[in-house]
Amino acid sequence: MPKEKYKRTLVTAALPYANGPLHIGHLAGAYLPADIYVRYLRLKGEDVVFVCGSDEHGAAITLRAKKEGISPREIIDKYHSINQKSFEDFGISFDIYHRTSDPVHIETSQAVFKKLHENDKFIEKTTEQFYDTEHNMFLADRYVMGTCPKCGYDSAYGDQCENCGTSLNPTELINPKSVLSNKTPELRETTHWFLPMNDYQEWLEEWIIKEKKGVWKTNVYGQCKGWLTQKLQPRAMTRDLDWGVPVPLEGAEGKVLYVWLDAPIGYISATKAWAETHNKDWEKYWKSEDTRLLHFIGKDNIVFHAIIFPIILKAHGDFILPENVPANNFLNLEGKKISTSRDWAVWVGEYMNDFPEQGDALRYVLTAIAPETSDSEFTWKDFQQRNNSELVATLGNFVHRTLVLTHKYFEGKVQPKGTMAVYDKQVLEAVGIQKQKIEQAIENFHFRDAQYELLELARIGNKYLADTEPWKLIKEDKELVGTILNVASQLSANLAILMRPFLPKAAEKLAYMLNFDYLSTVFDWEKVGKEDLLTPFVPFREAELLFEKIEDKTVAAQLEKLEQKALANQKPKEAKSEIKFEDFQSMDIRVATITAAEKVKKANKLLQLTLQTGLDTRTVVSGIAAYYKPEDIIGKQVCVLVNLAPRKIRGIESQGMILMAEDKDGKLAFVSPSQAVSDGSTIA
Ligand code: B3M
Ligand code: ZN
Repeated sequence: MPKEKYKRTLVTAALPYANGPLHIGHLAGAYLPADIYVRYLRLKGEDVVFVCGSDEHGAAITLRAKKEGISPREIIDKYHSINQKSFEDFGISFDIYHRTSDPVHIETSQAVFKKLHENDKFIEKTTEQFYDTEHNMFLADRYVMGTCPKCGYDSAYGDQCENCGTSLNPTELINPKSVLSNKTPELRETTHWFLPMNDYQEWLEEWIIKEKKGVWKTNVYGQCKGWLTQKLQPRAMTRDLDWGVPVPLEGAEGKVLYVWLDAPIGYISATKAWAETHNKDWEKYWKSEDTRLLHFIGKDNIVFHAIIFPIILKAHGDFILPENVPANNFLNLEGKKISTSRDWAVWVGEYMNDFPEQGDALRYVLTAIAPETSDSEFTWKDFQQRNNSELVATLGNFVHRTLVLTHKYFEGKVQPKGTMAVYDKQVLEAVGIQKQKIEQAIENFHFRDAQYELLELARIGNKYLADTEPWKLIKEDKELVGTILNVASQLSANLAILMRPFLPKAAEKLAYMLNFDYLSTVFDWEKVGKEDLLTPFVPFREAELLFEKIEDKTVAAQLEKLEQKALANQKPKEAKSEIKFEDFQSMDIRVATITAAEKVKKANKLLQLTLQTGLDTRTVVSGIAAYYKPEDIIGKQVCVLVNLAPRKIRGIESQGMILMAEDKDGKLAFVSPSQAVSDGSTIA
């Protein structure tokens, strides 16, 4: 359906699990692009509702509760309010932040299940599922971990591999382990309700392959196509768990809805709850073909939103389907994957504590580096650089100069336009051109490009002031300076509107300083580039800086904090199984001195070492080049396993192995005697 046919838009952003705090990866993946999109539609006066909330069911919650030693209820209450506050402080403008433990949701999701059941949309099947005999429970989804059969990632969950995005059944994992007992689970029979996804294969092919090619982003379309090529399989929609939405059928005690069935229905529940308090009709947003439904998500949620949930909606029959599913890839941090368990993250709450006035700076940078087409990376250095050179020195600087010069020469009052030169007109025309570029980019979910075009307008403004040099002209032609500053001020006012989806706080501050915030229509997108936004002789308010510079020491402190916390959170490697004393005794470990060291050619990790072992002189090849320079280790005493069978490494025979301490990140350090001993001393 062409866009013009839509009368309203419902935007959803993935419901974060209420099992931990939010980090910048969440923001960049789903919430910030959705927020920009929604703010843009609101500015255009469109009917738009933006719903989100906490996902409070599933093993993600119960496992976290176990880890923190509190009940699942306490976990969801804790993180629901923490996350709600983080979103609010950061300025994600949901119309409602609901939660899936709410009675409205229990009722709504049970009603959907019931209708599907009554209309024979499920198949009841008895199958074998993993069971942990130590903990006496079936192991659903995240209760099992193992190696992903698709990409080989060794920490894939039973329901999904976070590395490649594949959605899995626990029984597909290679080397499955119960996360409770760390033992290999056994298979036991249990009965569940399955969604025969295979029955929808053809329908999905029609809908996605035919209608969505070239419409959905290539990463989304590509994943769906991969799924369809592999052929869809029936998938269980219920689980044996004591936490979740109870299956609303007799004889189904102890069974709950699969979290990926209940969670997306959470979007419907949230819309209902919002409509209730706003005197609106929720059904229009879910049942009317002139509603555009958009799901903003991260790449690991694609299959659930583009395949499974649409099947549910279709099978149910009353609901519309998503028009688009804009999904982003992942954001890395300082060269590594963001990790909650290892505390390798920039937490939204902490950021807002450390930078209470600089929420917009983070919005800006996360949009500038948004992982729209591939994974991208946040570094504090880049954050500082973009903030200082783009926000402060380009956008902030332009409007500041305009305000300050108007204060200096005209008591802060906008002057009327005099005769307009070609250049002046060109600059004002650029507003309309940039507006169009921004619109086009936003409507195609290219938020990076959209924001770039916004900055481009500030660059044009800066160049205009630098070229016209009003500070020199003032002595000769005050009226002309009045015109130049009028143009620059109009440009600033237009920027305030164009900025608003991206940088809402700065936009308001700018409108306030320009003193056009009293107009109720001030933030009207359609006015951009069309008419004068500022009335001559209305005085500006005092000029303040729009953005603050970020100092080197601030960045250094953030980096230090990150490293410290990551260190404190290092988990030791899993314990190895027991061995006999004889096993240990069979290893001949000796102290040796390194007498020569050189790099192994064409192998950047390897050093070739010559060792004096007390028994003989021998050669050992060791993978330590990243941590030690050859010249620094000559004369150093190390411990060597001398009775290890020799092996050839890069054509060199390595006669033993040097003992190294290795941390979680793979960093290596020699294990050396605490004081000099003679070479050949034995270790026992
Ligand atoms: N809670 C998964 C996640 O946080 C999930 C999204 C639900 S959206 C309906 O990745
Ligand atoms: Zn994988």
